[in-house]
Amino acid sequence: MIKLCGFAISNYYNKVKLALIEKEIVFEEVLVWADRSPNLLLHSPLGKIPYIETEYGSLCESQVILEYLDDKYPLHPLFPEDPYKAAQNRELITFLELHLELVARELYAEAFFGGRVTDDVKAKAEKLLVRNVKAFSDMVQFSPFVAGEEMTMADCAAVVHLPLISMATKAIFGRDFLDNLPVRDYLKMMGDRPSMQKINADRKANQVLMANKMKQV
Ligand SMILES: N[C@@H](CCC(=O)N[C@@H](CS)C(=O)NCC(=O)O)C(=O)O
Repeated sequence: MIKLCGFAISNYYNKVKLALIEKEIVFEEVLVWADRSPNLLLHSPLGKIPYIETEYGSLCESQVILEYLDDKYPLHPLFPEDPYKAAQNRELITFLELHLELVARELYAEAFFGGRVTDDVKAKAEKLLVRNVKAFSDMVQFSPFVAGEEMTMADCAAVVHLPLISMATKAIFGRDFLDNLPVRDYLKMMGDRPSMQKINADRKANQVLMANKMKQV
């Protein structure tokens, strides 16, 4: 059975979890903190979660994992069958992760974890995000899913990353950089899915667990 390893606050962990649930793949969750332990580094050389354990060995990097799952378990495919549409789906995921989430991530220390981020880092993130959000807005559909009428792999990424980008930009710049997009309605629609209800409930429980862990440090 597939083991999903990591913790349920993580957007990348939840991206994989959503795919597993939507594809009706039987899996088990294993709580692994990003603590750079030898066991974690063995499965994920950069010490990042999530990773999965399969009958053949482990795999890290959420996008690699999702594509493996979609190839290995054909039920409820997450990529469109048409190669061009599948490539467009990957394009959206790349914009979401490389050009939005990874840029906004530079702000998380101050936005979410009580740390500080330099003005220089904030200025660079702001410049990139303004440009990249505009580009993303030109590509994304929200009709009602991010790539059209069907839920696809791009939604597994969008539903977990967009809230963090909104919250981080609001916390640091006083303005939600995604406020011109119908993100709220989209999250509401996605949040009604049983898969997302489980993911959100587990995330809240994991938040409490993490807060208790931090108190002990
Ligand atoms: N590109 C990776 C990103 C995963 C990632 O950044 N995970 C975070 C948690 S949300 C993490 O493990 N951070 C710990 C670290 O970077 O040391 C993926 O898609 O899986």
